[in-house]
Amino acid sequence: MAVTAQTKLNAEKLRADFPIFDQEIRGKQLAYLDSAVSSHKPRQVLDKLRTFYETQYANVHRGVYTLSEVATAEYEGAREKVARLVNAPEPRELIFTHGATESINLVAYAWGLDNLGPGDVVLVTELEHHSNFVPWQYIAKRTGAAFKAIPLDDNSELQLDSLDELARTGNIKVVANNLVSNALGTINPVERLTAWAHEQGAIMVVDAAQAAPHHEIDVQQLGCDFLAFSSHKMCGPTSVGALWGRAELLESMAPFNLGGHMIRSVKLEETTWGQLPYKFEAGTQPIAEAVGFGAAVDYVTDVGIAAIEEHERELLVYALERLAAVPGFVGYGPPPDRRAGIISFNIEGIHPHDVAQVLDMEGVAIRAGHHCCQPLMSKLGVAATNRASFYLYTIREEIDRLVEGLHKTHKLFGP
Ligand code: 7TS
Repeated sequence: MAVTAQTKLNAEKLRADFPIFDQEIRGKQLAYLDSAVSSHKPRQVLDKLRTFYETQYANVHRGVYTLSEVATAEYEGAREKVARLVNAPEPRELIFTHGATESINLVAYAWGLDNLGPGDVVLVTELEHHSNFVPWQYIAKRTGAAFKAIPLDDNSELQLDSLDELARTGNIKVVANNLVSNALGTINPVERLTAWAHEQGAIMVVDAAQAAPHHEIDVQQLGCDFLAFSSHKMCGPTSVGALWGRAELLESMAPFNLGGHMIRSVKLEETTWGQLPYKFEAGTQPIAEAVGFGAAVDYVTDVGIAAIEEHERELLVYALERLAAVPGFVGYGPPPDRRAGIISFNIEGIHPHDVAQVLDMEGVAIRAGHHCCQPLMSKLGVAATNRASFYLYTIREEIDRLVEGLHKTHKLFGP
């Protein structure tokens, strides 16, 4: 991937691109600290969606008429942009899906059902989002494979010294891990895990839903076999995402969804499959959403992913310092140098939903819950946490308002 010098981003200035911040919530400016769940959308992406629908829209790969050709060029252009974002060797290895969840299900079903069986082991981690846990647990059960998880140590870090013991429990066939944890922000050692997975003869599946918006990704450097991510967490529309996979693996796999557009020929006796990527894109795709995803990739790459990561790290250091002074603050997660802009925490003796509700009255939006990471919550010994998460439009003032809101919460509910 080309290394370009990044200028520091100006979040105050970028914020003006996001119309959502023009309104007040409960009579206050919105302090949006929930970008890990979904990000807001800049005018550049919204304008592209409007222009596409108003002047370029038709179904793709269907018509010989000009408008369909224009729409197809836009859709395939978006594929090239998304493929380039992760340094995919070829755009045909980039499948448009409805999001990271569907991307992982595609691999679990289409690869897993034909390649797993008794004696095999599917290995996830205790730090996974349910999207990279439940599909594997289900397919392991259906195929008779064992389902195991790399445990976390007392600091909630992957316990890599357990790998040898896990390898003795059967044939490791799949290792599935997130590159960035949505609950703790941990940047996981995926390159190392990939090398180990390949030594075992396993495929490596990377959930990059939280990584792609905030962290530079190069699938060739990571060495992984599949990588899944969503558009809506990186300034793009909902209902579209991507799966990158190695061409030889994708070619060897059966399709996941079946129907129109994914076939080569259909006869009563037999149907044969189309080429990549169409084999995995049955039916009418989220066409405008994919085009909007391409515009979002343009937007975040213009800002610079490295600059976004640096901005979030500065906010993280600032926030952790200020939060430490809040009475009863208990933080979870690794040190800032191995962490994206995500802070999971509890305030001793106060339920996270109460915390989030008081903050909402102050116009501060955070997430409270298990973050679709129940195995992690069990490990932490809590039912839920609060989570504040940042993005390229996050400013220090929002963190100040979070801190003030927490002081207020403590006064209201604290011991
Ligand atoms: N993997 C990770 C690491 C995620 O954070 C999410 C969504 C997904 C997969 C699923 O992505 P989707 O776009 O298919 O829904 N993360 C969150 C979250 O942090 N809180 O709610 C959803």
